[in-house]
Amino acid sequence: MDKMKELAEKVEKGKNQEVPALVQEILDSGATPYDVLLNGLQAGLLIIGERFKKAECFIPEVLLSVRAMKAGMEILEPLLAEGDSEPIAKVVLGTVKDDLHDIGKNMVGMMLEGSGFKVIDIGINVSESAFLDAVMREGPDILAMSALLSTTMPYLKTTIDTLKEHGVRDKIKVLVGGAPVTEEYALESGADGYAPDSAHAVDKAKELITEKISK
Ligand code: B1M
Repeated sequence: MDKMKELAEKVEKGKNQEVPALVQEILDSGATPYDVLLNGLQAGLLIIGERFKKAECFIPEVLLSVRAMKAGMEILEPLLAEGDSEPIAKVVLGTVKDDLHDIGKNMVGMMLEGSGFKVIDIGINVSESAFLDAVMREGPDILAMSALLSTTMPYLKTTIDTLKEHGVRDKIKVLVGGAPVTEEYALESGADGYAPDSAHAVDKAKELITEKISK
């Protein structure tokens, strides 16, 4: 079987102990870390996601897949973050309040780090006031927020409003994303930018930094 397909299948089946060795084998055969992330690990998670949607499996199985994906991401993370030059800019990153999904956020974080950004990941279920505290404490160039549920998307706006109320909104750029979020929704919420996936998040972040510098 094609090794990348085999990896996706191992993630889908939650074989966390077998995933790291296979990731390494695929890397050794010449694949890039990004290719493995997208076409192996993420592909497996998307399969289980589809099955979950059709009620063909349940949350415990999804969690096993998540664990397997994370086992593979541990091998990729240092490779994606390679390079020791000065960071392009500082990013505070988190998933909004009441939202526990962290895989997409982690991918965005890894891709940004791999592209030269310094990323401060403040985790999941981050309230408006915790985002505000992090912005005031860290002084980032960009606040990057992820929302994966239609019920948590409104917290993108309430967080941006909190930043406005405390006079820090204009000091930073705000980048948002997550499966249910659209560009239109992002801009209506008051964000400066939206990206549909981790690769576009890097492009958008670079664009926002250029805008910020030339202001
Ligand atoms: Co949840 N879940 N989940 N879940 N889960 C979804 C999101 C869902 C679509 C499944 C479904 O019903 N089809 C659905 C949401 C429906 C909706 O609101 N529109 C859903 C639901 C309903 C729920 C619960 C409510 C289920 C329940 O309890 N009944 C519950 C809520 C818990 C909570 O958060 N309060 C829940 C729980 C869970 C688990 C804990 C079991 C687990 C999360 C584990 C974890 O993250 N550590 C889980 C998972 C794994 C999923 C699915 C299967 C996969 C999500 C994922 O990681 N995708 C998902 C179904 C699916 O997506 N097919 C589903 C892979 C990841 C790489 O993609 O996160 O989209 P994604 O990130 C992408 C882009 O969105 C983008 O780039 C990433 C990489 O390309 N992106 C950004 C993300 N953040 C960005 C930020 C940016 C830019 C781009 O800029 C800053």
